[in-house]
Amino acid sequence: MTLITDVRLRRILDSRGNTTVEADVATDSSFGRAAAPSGASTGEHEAIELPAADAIKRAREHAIPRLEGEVLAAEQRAVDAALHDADGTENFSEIGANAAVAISMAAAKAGAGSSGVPLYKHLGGTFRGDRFPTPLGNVIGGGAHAAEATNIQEFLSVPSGAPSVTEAIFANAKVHARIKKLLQDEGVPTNKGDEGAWAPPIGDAKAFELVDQATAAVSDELGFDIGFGLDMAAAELYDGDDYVYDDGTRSTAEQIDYVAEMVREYDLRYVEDPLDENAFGAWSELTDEVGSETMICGDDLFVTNVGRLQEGIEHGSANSILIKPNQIGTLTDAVDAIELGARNGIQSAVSHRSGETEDTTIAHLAVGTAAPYIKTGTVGGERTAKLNELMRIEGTA
Ligand code: 2PG
Ligand code: MG
Repeated sequence: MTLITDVRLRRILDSRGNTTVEADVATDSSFGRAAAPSGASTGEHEAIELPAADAIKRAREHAIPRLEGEVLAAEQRAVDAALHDADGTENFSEIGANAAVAISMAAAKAGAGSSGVPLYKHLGGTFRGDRFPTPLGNVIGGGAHAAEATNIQEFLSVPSGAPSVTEAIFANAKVHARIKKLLQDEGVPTNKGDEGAWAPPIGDAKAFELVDQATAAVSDELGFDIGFGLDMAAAELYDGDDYVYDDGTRSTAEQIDYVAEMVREYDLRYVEDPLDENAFGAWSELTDEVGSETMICGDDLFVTNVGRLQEGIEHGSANSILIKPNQIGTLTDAVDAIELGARNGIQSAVSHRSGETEDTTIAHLAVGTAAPYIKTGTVGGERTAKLNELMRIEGTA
């Protein structure tokens, strides 16, 4: 077990060309490097992302002195407690959740190195790491991730029947390719959104049809079940009274009916953020209605926060939680949310952000915590970095 000897922070680019924070953490015998991702459809209750230069300045001043020579890299809870102490707020508004999460993840890598184990084992413990997540692959999208495209933010391929994570990842790429072909056949432009999903100028109804057709065709070709799901990012559609779509508005009751109807019509496997981020009661109504048929997943609703998850558990608001370490600021907080969920029958989907880097920590987090799902795109270097890492882990586990 070795002490953290050196923490360095720098600005790097993310996949949208924005500036983000990268951290290097060293011990005498190991090294870890990680970078913070960044959202576009951020939840209003997320931990605070500061401009990268400010976050770096403040973390250098407040956090690094509490880490260098003070904390063992392998003791993730101690590292993350030092970050919370350095910040002193509920939401990392002092040092920035972007600085915090980059340091937390880099320290985990240095900790794994100093313990001589792969990161997924370091995060999950010795007996974890034999269960692999199903990858949710974004194949068509719009919302806050692309202009002039679908209102629903993400249509996600769900290769539920794949015999391995490797086959599942290849299946999602095939669905993505098949959709390109279907769009081209109809003369629709094949623009891409922030996560590499197709962002064609079509309505949601058309997207449902195309994704249904593409997943069915690839499922037939590969011989295993592939369905699909959605991230509706409904807080982005909600104007305080209604859910606003290009072709009209829906009241909360109508939105619930619409989602339930789509779940049944398309046998949806997964629906993320179907309702506004503060509507715990409406979420409970929807989960009562279709929660036994599909996953109702809280992203902006829970923001990886155990307090909000606890509220959702009490209300029966969802049966799944999206886990984004940068929404809450540390790996410890993210793992606590996964574990609270697991104890209460809430399935975790570990997730990327729309603005990403080549960092692969979430692949290890998903495997290490035996999360049933991971959402990390389908194509594009910052997405395939995680997908390829999952395949490497599967090959060696
Ligand atoms: C989401 C994410 C990732 P963003 O809403 O789930 O797909 O998007 O990072 O923009 O919040
Ligand atoms: Mg989401």
